[in-house]
Amino acid sequence: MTAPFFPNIESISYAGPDSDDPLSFRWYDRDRIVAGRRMEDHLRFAVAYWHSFAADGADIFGAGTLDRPWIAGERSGAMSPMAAAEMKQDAAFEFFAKLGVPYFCFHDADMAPFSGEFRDDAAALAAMVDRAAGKMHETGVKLLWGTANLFTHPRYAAGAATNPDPELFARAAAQVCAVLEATHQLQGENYVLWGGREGYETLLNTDLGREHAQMARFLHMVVEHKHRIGFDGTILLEPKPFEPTKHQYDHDTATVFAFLQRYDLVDEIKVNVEVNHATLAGYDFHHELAYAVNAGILGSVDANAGDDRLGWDVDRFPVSVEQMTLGVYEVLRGGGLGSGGFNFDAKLRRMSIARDDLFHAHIGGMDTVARALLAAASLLESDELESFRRERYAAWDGELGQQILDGKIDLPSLRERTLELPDPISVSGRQEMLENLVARHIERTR
Ligand code: XUL
Ligand code: CO
Repeated sequence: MTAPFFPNIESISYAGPDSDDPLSFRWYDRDRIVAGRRMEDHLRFAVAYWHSFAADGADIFGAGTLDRPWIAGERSGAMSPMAAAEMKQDAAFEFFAKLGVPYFCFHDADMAPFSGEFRDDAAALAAMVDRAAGKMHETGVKLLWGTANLFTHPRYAAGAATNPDPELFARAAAQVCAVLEATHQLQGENYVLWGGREGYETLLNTDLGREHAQMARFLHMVVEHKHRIGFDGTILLEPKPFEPTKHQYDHDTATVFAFLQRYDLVDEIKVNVEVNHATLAGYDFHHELAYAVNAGILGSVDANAGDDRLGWDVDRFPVSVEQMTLGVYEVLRGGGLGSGGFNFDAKLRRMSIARDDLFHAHIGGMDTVARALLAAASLLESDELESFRRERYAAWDGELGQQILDGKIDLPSLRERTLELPDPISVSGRQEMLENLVARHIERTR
């Protein structure tokens, strides 16, 4: 057992909205019952191993800034890769437990030394996963999802499942097989596939039809193996429109839904909706959730935030209660996240170099989502938005609406009817009134 990485912090507890203690929760009160369930069971928060423990703030312009001794130690040769992975794991589980989150998420490359040589990496992962199982048992922290990193190594530059070379497909399949089994061993509740390099830089060298068919076959293999090993978690795809490639095939929820239907995967795979991916695609976060709920494929959420002035994936911690309220509202209307949760796929800014900044970041994110849950539950319970919506469409339950929807009326008969009747009158959409209504529910959260 290494020395504590966060020696000055015991544990984060709920102190209420009037607290001025920055190292306490003001809204996240895990046992509080909201809309018939404990807050913790609604939100199922997870910490992302990669941003918080496997990255040191390095960006394309400069070196790491964050105090992550296992990264520095491995780089300088002062620590073996395995000793570094163990120190990182100790710090990670210390953090999960002190923060009081029920879940974490990981890539193979986060948890274990990652040389790029499959035999070594698979053995290292197996050892670190056994060790993680012990840590999970000690702390009670569970696994929301696991995933394979199919984007960092140069071999995947032209894609993993969508690579023009089947040898690369096979290499990626081996890796996913190992991480799916590791996720199963750790009783993970989902398995995520984010197509980091599944897309193209230029169509000039790309056979789009082949690449789609390859990806579909890859996903079928994952689903087949899931059933073979008895993994009963959900398989999730994570839409993103671009970055790192110019075009990513899993562009957004609607695109993924079309793909799943075309390749007969719609009953097996759902989506992991990420806030900053939705906004990159030109959508509101709640649009992606509403779309997924309507298609029956909402799986989980990567909670973070973009930046209004930056057009790339900045993965900030969420701070907008309004944005989250609209999102959580769609989740609640859709009946909740099932086996999904809110995973903080978010990173500290490069200047946030104090160790406890990781606590401040997650506390802010958790409070933002928790307050959003209270506002969304209050909105739903008041039925004000729902009754407005019901009324707005009520005529569709009348005679004309039913005839149209049941296919009992055609274009010429509607022309005849229209010739006989006065033109219809429009009614107000009342957008601003409804925006004020949402604001009122947020203001009154307590
Ligand atoms: C990248 C991203 C990933 C996935 C997991 O934008 O969101 O971290 O969540 O590979
Ligand atoms: Co993500």
